[in-house]
Amino acid sequence: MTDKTLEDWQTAAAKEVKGQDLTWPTPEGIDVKPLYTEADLDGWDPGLPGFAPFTRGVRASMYAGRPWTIRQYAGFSTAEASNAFYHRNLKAGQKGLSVAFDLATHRGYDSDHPRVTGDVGKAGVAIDTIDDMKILFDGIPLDQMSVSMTMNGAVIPILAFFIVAGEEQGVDRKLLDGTIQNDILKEFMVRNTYIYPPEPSMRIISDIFGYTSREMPKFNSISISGYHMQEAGATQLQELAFTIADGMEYVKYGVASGLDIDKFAGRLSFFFAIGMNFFMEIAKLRAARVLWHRAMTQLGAKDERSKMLRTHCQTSGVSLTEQDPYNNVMRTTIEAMAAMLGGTQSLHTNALDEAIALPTDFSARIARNTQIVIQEETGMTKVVDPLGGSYYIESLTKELVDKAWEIIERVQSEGGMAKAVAAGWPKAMIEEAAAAKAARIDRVEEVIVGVNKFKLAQEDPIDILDVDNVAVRESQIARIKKVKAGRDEAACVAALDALREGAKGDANLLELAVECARKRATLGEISLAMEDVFGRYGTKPTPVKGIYGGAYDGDARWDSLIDGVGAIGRRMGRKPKMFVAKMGQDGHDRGANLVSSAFGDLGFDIVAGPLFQTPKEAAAMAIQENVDVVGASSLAAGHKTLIPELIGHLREAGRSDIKVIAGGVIPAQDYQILRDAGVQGIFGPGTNLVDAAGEVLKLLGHNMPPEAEAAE
Ligand code: MLC
Ligand code: 5AD
Repeated sequence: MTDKTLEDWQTAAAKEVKGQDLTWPTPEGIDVKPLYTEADLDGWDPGLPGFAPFTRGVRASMYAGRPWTIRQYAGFSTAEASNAFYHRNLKAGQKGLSVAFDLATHRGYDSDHPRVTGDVGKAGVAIDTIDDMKILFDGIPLDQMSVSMTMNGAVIPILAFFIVAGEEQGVDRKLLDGTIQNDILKEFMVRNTYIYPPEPSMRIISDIFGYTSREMPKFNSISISGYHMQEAGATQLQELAFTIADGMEYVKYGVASGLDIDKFAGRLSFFFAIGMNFFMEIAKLRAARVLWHRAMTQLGAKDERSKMLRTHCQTSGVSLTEQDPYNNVMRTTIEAMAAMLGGTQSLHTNALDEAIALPTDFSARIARNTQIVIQEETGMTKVVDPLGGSYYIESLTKELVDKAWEIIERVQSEGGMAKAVAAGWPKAMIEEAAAAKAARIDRVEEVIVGVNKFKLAQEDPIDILDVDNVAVRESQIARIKKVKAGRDEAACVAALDALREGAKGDANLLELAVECARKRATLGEISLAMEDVFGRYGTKPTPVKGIYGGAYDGDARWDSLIDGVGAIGRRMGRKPKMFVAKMGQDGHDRGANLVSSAFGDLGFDIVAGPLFQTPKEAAAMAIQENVDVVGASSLAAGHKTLIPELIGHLREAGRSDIKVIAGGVIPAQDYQILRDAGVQGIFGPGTNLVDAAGEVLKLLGHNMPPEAEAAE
């Protein structure tokens, strides 16, 4: 026992660091101190694992009894190619499946739809019909393997295909084990793969709760996701609070639709991102369980299982870099450890090539083995919640609970999350956090090794997966034709009509869609039957102002860029005008929003284009708005198809003077193809926005002073 006091420690530490303030103000607004002691527990008692409020874990034995599920998210190209990939992964130690669908599927389009030529098979697997779904799970017994499906927009046809695929495998619905993401609120906030307006979208969710709670007792009816919020730039606190608030909203809708809370709440599940702030992430998962228990008690749940937050986690994609990509293996290992120390039920670890492409067999092996090594070699699974009782962890947990509850109460006082999402303030809050983070990184206040510190003089390209979307599209179209030719057309039309009618009333949409799937209706047809009634939803981006630029107050290089924009403006007699375009079904708009914000702060006239344009629509908008530059942002691998098409349309219209630059997830291997097509600037992941603005000014004919020395 020491006889030293906290004051003695303070004196000793202050002497060592010559009085420097060692407090770390985190983006969550938490002042992390250099030392935590018993005094910080402040009456906080984390209790015991397996008991309410589950701070220390949802199971008494946790991983000592059964380790978390190694569940790698995957899907690309055709159902055949993805099925073969799943079999290889399961043989090598993966434990559960998690399907990534392509963006055409997400947005309810069949592969033969003219709006999706650049998207088919690219960011995930293309699924058009029940036949595709059956091939996807060929040789995978759906009563034995738990399957997660990340689907939100086209959730009705996908779940219907899954149920009928099980049926045709001879599996009773009651035994289907898995999870459907089915979380539309975060789509409206950050992920953008919605199809219908908010109200009918919320009804779809209640219909799924109703059907699955009755028919599929082992199936998790939703995966309430904060992951994409953190990916979009949210702080961990925002991610935590909005995710719990989303969950509360779904429960309220479920109850309002006539369901008994304890009949469906036990099958609600969660999904969080795990980024690089190690201890904050561990505390976040513990805080999430406490908050959900509190929220569900407030909402009237009686069964303890209804109040138990079970979650999947994925290591953070946005924390990984294109530069010096082997560093990503270390980052992912650290994040995986945070997820397990936080008590996750299931985990995806990202592959080292995450920032540039989908995983190869090689990168997927390392990602998977990161989890297997932790489970098999380290002894870390043997003790339940080994960090329980750490002064720092317990204090952070409590602080996150308190701070998140304040935000949750604000949401509740304003009528719940659906209203907050419609009002737009959670999205704006996240975008402001994203702009502030980008500025911190660009100003090297936050270090990313290999990107803004310890940069390599020369990057060596790594082998990446490239999907030939033309070939995938052709084979999908052939199968759609075959399925349509082989079906009883009248029966199929009748099933689709019944669905359309049901959408007008209050019938259960999933039940009707299951009948459509049995009758071989396609995903596009099922989606369209509902779209006929609900309409298709769209939004316009509203980039935040002043956050990025504000961080550069008084910065000489920033000021010289502003002068440059002014000089071009004087020459042209108007501000230089840039159109930030999002083409294809790629809804990842963090990059586009950041570029709009930063360039807007520099004095550019910004046209922030709507999501989901075709190249033709984007070209028409560029011409109509008479812009000087189009910045095409691509994060879902459509760049090789969509950007050359855009340039083609500009040329055809005699406007090849409009310059086209490309940004986003674009592998170095594709740079030449884009340059040959006429792209005049390419900005990959991790691009410093100030550097990018300098390049664009040069492109517009402005002579910039030599680049200031980058901080090393
Ligand atoms: C677990 N079990 C135990 C135990 N631990 N039994 C005894 N002792 C223990 N220690 C039991 C559980 O009760 C359960 O049974 C069974 O074992 C399985 O355990 P689980 O903990 O429920 O795990 P799992 O089946 O893997 O389910 C985890 C989940 C689920 C509840 C979080 O929803 C899930 O798998 N989610 C994955 C979501 C996902 O992959 N999303 C990808 C998003 S990617 P029982 O009978 O109680 O059920 C994305 C990216 C993009 O979104 O595209 O944007
Ligand atoms: N296969 C594997 N991982 C994927 N991701 C997205 N699509 C796929 C896919 N088809 C991962 C990336 C991304 C996150 C949203 O999901 O890690 O950051």
